[in-house]
Amino acid sequence: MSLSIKTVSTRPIAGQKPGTSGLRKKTKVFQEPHFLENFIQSIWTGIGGVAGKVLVLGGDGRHFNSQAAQVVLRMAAAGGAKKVIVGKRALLSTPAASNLIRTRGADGGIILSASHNPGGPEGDFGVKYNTANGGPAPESVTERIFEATKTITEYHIVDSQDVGLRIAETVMLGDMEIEIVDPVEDYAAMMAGIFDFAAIKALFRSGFKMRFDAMHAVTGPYATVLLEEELGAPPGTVINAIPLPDFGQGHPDPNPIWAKPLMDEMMGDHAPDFGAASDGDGDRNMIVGKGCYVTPSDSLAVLAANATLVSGYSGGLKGVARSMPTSKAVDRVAESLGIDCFETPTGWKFFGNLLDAGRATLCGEESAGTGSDHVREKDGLWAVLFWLNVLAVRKCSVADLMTSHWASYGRNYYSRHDYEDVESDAANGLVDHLRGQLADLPGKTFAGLTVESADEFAYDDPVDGSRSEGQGLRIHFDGGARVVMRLSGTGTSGATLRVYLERLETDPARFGIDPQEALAEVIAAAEAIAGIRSRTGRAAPDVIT
Ligand code: VG1
Ligand code: CO
Repeated sequence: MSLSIKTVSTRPIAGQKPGTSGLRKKTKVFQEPHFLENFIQSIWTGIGGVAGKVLVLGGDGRHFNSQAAQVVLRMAAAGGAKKVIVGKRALLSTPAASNLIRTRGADGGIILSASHNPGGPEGDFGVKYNTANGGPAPESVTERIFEATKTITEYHIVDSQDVGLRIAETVMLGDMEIEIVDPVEDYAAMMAGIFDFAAIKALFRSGFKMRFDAMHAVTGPYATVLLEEELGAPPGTVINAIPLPDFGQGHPDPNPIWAKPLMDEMMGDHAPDFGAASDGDGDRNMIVGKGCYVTPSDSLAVLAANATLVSGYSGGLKGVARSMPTSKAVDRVAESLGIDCFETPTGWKFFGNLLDAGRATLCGEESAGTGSDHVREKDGLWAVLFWLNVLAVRKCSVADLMTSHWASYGRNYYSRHDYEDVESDAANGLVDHLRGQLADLPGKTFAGLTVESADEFAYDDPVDGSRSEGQGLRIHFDGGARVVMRLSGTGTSGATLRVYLERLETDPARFGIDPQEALAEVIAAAEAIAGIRSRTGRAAPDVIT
């Protein structure tokens, strides 16, 4: 049955440049006439047309997810796509979508999500395009998509009713096949192939208590199946498990600020042994033990150090990679394992080539993203299962594991200070001013710390030779402390300044200090160099992680 294809005249809409992770805007902006359609048509143009292609489609369930999915299906059909594999109710976590693209040999995928940004009619919406390796489109592709948004004159969409997406079945939309799949099944099977489920089951049987906060986002169904149904954790282990269009009015960003109820429970007298949370689209993770928060940078280092205890990585790691602002804790593990440690710009798309080329097995970012070569995205539940598997083998508490890790490698005290919704001119002025000073900083002393070197990070991809410039300003001090500053590429209003602070401590007597205190000099030096308070007009950061 062919359907009639409507050709709709349109004009370029400004501001459709994909950022760190896809295009993110206020939901209301995405709902404006032609906004979504223009961007989807530009994706088709950027990938050389969608005709004959197989795509994966899903999203994190936020407001406008279902409507947007219907638009993508109609536009894929109009463009002559062969098939779309879509998660039931248009749900798929980002790592599950990555897995489906890879296992089904799809040409690419569209993920409807603004990830850790709040959702709802007043919140944010987003669209990400992933390529055939299952990973976020590299800059060469997002550039082509952006170019297309600047010259678009029309888009094509079939005239049809909505496609029912509530039952796992295969239906046709005109000549295009739509396979509706259970969003959890394939992902859960993949996890069972990587981790020792019997060991984790035994851990739960022994009385080990856990709390997983799905934050009313997409991991609820995944965590319920994996932790409660397959691994035998008691019912109630997973909380806020039903994905809601506005995430229950929460902010689905798993960090001590936005996952405060979980933090409070974990720091309380009756804390479970282990706590974890994930973000809107399921690619981030927060790990917290009884009375012991684990920074994402430390988590990456711990997983690297203990990887061979897990069957999926028993053969050892080919290498590790971290984003530039992520702490150097994993570097020290890599050094002792004798493997490469790559430093990439912020954003998961930069890990894809290293993973594809077999040069890195584990990757991570300070923003609560950890992952491996099992998919081409960061993966929240995977990280949680990895921790459970390590704890099941080592039979110790999270706090004990951290203490022994720091005893072997030292402790990289680390914090990120975010100044949100800063006036764009002020934020750009701060960065421009700092950039102008970089060459003169070495040798100067600020708050007792002497600058050893200062530069703007640029990345030369060791696999395809591509170069990415302007990836953050970094200042190294004598003794190994460091400050990094960059502007966020995922925000939707004003500018967000991120200030990353780090200092290595090797004296075991000083491993128990509050991170803000341990970093006091570095924080003061950052302020003295960049004049953050006066330039942003803020007395303090909005979010400290
Ligand atoms: C932030 C994080 C970055 C992460 C990106 C996408 O980007 O810093 O590490 O890859 O979000 O994560 P930015 O440009 O705002 O600093 V997700 O889970 O929101 O897709
Ligand atoms: Co995310």
